[in-house]
Amino acid sequence: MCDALSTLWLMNLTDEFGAARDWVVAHITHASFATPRAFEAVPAPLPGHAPSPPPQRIEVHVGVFETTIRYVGGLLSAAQLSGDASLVDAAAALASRLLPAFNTTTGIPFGWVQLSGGGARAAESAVLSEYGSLTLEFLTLSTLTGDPRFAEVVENALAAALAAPNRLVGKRRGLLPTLVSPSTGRFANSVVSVGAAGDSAYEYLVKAWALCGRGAGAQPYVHLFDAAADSIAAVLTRRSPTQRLLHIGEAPPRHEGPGAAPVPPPPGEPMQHLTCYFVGALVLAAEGPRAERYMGYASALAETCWQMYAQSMSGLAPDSVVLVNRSDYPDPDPGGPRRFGDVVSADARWQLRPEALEALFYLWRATGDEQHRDRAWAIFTAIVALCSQTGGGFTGLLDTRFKTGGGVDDLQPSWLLAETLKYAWLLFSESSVLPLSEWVLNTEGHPLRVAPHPLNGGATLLHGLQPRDLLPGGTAEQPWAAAAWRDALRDGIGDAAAGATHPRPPGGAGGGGGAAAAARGVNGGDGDAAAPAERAGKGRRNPKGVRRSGMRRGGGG
Ligand code: DMJ
Repeated sequence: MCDALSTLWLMNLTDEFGAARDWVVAHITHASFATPRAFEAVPAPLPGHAPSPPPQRIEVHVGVFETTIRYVGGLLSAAQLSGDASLVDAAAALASRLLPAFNTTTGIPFGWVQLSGGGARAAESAVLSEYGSLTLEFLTLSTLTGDPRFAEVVENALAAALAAPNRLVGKRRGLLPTLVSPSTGRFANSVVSVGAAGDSAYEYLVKAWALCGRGAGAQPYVHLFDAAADSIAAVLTRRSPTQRLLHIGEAPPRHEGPGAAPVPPPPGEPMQHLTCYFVGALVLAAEGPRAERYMGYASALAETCWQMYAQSMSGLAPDSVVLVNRSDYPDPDPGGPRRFGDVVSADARWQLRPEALEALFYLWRATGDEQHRDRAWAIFTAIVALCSQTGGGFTGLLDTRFKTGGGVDDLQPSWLLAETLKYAWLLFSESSVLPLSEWVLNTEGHPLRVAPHPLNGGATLLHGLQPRDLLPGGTAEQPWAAAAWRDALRDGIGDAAAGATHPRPPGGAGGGGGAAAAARGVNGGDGDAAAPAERAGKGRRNPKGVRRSGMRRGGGG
């Protein structure tokens, strides 16, 4: 319910928002946080039934990251959208109970904490996507409460990770390994990932900069993001063999001893649906001299994300894919003969995830190209066709390789209401509903208001670092970066979509899309028809990716 608050407000469902707000404030402000049911409603007894027993008091640990992005972020967003100060108090009370997680030798937080005040669970390693994705909520807390502790703990944690003695160097200098020890401050592996375990840490670099009004005091965040993007272009970017679809791989651990040869990526390396979030991060950072390369990459990656849907028999994307030459790869897909393209399912589940709609939302806002809305509509109608449950709610699917989705998992993650349906709705709403110059959406889709950095007269704690301490080699663009971007984008923006230089499969680039096509009454949804977006994709395409919204880098807020 907390995760749905901001969506209810934006959609103008005021009665539902009021009821949800009252329930959430009552439970989160006054609950003991000592039971596993701390966030669950105790349902009112039905007529003729005994009341439910009170929840047992059992000490549990909650995840610092998940509690922050869903609960603290959800409450703060609802407070800023609605102007209800009681939601700020609830967020601050909850976040205060997360602070013991930061009581570590380095300041890098443990991943789990007891909300009742019993302390944090010491784990060997902290995960990058978790400790690196707290800034938006904690900076906003300091802004709204005047209490600097929230901003200080998260920026100290980030500074401690940046000070690790085994930072990555060379072309990987902008990336951080996915695990770090909160006790020693050393990275515990050399795995880098833009998907799970890494993802939102990179998202939060550009969004922290945007949240602080893109001002000079927040420049360290965008320097870090730019360096990460350069490294992703240089070492993680791949193209699929036939359709040349751009995708982001994972860099496995590698032996980095003197003279060691680099370990090549494994064939059929997976890309997770999660990774599609990176499109939006690039769009937000696409200003000044980097605008063209970022928009080009965002556009090409979004094409791959769309193909994950378009080449699926159900019209909904697998949770993870490999991008390979289908004829060289054993394809267990039941619809194989009628499908084409390089996208092969690696984890066929559909979990109602938001990242592709999120990518389309940012591209739509930046370019006004109707193709993005056509694609979003196809995804939305497939969700409605296959995932809406009789009696209410939505469900995930077990196997997207089947037109019918291969059965249901009967689970509705809270991000469906927080993110997936919000991004779909925003794609068909006026930009004035949520201007991105005034709002930044956290990684759970909760809008937070742009405001000056709350510390030191507007300067992040990272501002005090020397350029070489912020990034190995300093903050200036590295000599190899321009060539890395040229290589990453050498097949051109949208070439995979247009089929300009690569073989185009029969029947259009859409393929699959069975449920989406069926939902729109198109050709029986049997996968032989071009997907709606491909047929309609002649709108206001903007191949250079020039922004319409005129935000400028370094504008000082
Ligand atoms: C969301 O809970 C958040 O976006 C998180 O950062 C990772 N992804 C899920 C939804 O897929």
